[in-house]
Amino acid sequence: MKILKYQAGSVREALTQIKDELGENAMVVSTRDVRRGLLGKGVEVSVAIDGDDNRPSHQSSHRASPAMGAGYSLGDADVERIMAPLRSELRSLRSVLRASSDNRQGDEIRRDVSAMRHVLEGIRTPPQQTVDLLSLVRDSPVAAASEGRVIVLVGPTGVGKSTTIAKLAAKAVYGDHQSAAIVTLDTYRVGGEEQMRTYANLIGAPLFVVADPRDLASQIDELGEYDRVYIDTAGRSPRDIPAIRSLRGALQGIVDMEVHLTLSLNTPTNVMDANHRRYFEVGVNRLLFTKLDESLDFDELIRTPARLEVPVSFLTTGQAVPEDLVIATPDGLMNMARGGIELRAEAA
Ligand SMILES: Nc1nc2c(ncn2[C@@H]2O[C@H](COP(=O)(O)OP(=O)(O)O)[C@@H](O)[C@H]2O)c(=O)[nH]1
Ligand SMILES: [Mg+2]
Repeated sequence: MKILKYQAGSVREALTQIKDELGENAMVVSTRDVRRGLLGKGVEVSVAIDGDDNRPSHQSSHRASPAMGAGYSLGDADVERIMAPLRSELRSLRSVLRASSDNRQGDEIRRDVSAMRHVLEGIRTPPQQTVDLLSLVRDSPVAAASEGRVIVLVGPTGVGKSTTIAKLAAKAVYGDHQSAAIVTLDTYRVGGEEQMRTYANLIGAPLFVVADPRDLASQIDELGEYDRVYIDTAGRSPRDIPAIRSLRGALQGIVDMEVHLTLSLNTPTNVMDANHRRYFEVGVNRLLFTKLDESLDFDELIRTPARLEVPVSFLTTGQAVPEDLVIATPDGLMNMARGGIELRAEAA
């Protein structure tokens, strides 16, 4: 977005000039009185246009959308700062209109008033979807930092648990300069252990393989020297009740632990909810969304944590370890829910 300033003898003159030069592709953001020459007075109207191009196109059919352009970070104070001069301008235009006996001039002013009202309504009325999401963000903790020492990823098969464990361990070791150990319970799937060993070797974190879930708690006890311990689990369908029960037994008694239910953002909401119902008994206290790069609908980044009353910890945006990992924050989720994500440019 770019701000352009126009000076003229009156707001009406400035608006005419702006319309001539920018067409409909501009949003008035402020007006102020300025001195012109030694004795003259005038106004300066600032308008916002999309993009960086200095030469706005008359032909552009794209209308700037004031509400979207204003951005999520536009607070009440900002809106008020923009609105105040516009309101006073509207008042004075109305009184000029009332006093005017010249019909032609009156029509012009009427058009200006209606154009300004349109701009004000745009600023005042964000799209309904944004209003809904904002109220969810305000009313529920949709994101929360990961603070536990022992981090467990649970969830269905193939969502990216093992890949994400590797990203998290790499972040701890290289990003946060912590010591980290990885524990895997995934001896069920052919190649599960090998995949984790490859990652652990690359990261330089020790890997501990626990074949019997009943041995997990004592294994974790032995890892007290590590700042962080990451536990990878075998993926289970929410219908595999005995396996989930056994996981619950394995995790019982482990202290300073967080259980992150890992779900692909592609997953239909009823399947997300079924997974949450089933894994709830394991002690899920975070959601971790994967595969944002393959997703089209980002509303669920806000709606699902609000609906399940479980905050999001991390997001993953691709297969690359360790790059494609994002820490979830309410603002970040809101921005993604409204505008999607920018994918990392692939190296040439
Ligand atoms: N596109 C995409 N693929 C991912 C992401 N995270 C993991 N994957 C891929 O998903 C597949 C399954 O990942 P894996 O970690 O083995 O899943 P797990 O069965 O839950 O442990 C692998 O091919 C990963 O590279 C992601 O954020 N985006
Ligand atoms: Mg796995």
